[in-house]
Amino acid sequence: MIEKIKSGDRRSIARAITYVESESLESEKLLDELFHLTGKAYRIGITGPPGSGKSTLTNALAKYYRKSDLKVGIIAVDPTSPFTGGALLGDRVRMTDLGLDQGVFIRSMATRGSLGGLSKKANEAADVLDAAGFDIIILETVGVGQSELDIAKTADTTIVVVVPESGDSIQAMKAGLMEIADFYVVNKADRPGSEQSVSAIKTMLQYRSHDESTFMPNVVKTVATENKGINEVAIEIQKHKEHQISHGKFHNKRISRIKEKIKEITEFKLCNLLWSSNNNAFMSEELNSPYQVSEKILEDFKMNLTKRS
Ligand SMILES: Nc1nc2c(ncn2[C@@H]2O[C@H](COP(=O)(O)OP(=O)(O)OP(=O)(O)O)[C@@H](O)[C@H]2O)c(=O)[nH]1
Ligand SMILES: [Mg+2]
Repeated sequence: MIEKIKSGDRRSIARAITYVESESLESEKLLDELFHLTGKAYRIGITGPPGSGKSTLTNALAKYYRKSDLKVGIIAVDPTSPFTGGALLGDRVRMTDLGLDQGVFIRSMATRGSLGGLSKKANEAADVLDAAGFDIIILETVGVGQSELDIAKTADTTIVVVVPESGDSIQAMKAGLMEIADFYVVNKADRPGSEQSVSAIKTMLQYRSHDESTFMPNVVKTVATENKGINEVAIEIQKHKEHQISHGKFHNKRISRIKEKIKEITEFKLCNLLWSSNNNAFMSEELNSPYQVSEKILEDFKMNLTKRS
């Protein structure tokens, strides 16, 4: 399977991502073996309020990169979460025209019922695509929850997409979206008010703390449905990438992504180990002060560990 993934076999890639989604034992072994093949792809996070045009932009950007023959992997975290409901689904862009292109791989991951660990899974799916030789990986998430923010944040470049409707940029700021942006896209610039949105964001940016090594986020206007402004988006991505590299931040971000990963895996395993011993029985027997019970559980756990070693 590793060999097949390396050679870009689509069925194996799809299967690997399914393993990742189900957190099966195979997935860990697989990801472990794929790890040394990762790190080549450039990861772009695209986030923003529901319906702002993230998928349309992703689509347009993918087509842009395809012109230079770069292979593009897309992971769309599906907005079937309780936050957005189904109201917008009818209006969603299905990236079907790209689906026929062998140089593009699209996978959507559902958020329903699996918000915890979603960022882990989305990043692991990106690892699979990375190992399979995709040059660009776009992670699209609706900017409504922490997990979605985490996904966008771990990308090499994070783009926040807003539309020129009143209050949208302010809402995005409230949702914590503004802090994670490496730059902004005001999409649907064919609608009135796009200039005001651009200046509102620029004004806000002045208050962001920065020093001489900070990449100052730009604001790019697009009409994703008409492919307008896509070049500018790509140029901005490149500018951000070069800035990160020349300031040593590119490498650092990747190192911290791996460290975060180590922490995540260890904590996950530790939790499993902890609750797989007979601590559940402990809890039902002694419903004293939760603080004392917790102390006892930890003591018990440490004792078990020393006994084992
Ligand atoms: N007028 C106009 N409409 C656009 C533009 N970009 C996207 N749309 C439309 O806006 C709607 C939502 O676009 P999507 O790309 O699905 O938005 P999204 O942010 O991916 O939506 P979710 O994933 O559901 O949050 C669709 O009907 C698009 O055709 C644009 O530049 N101008
Ligand atoms: Mg979408």
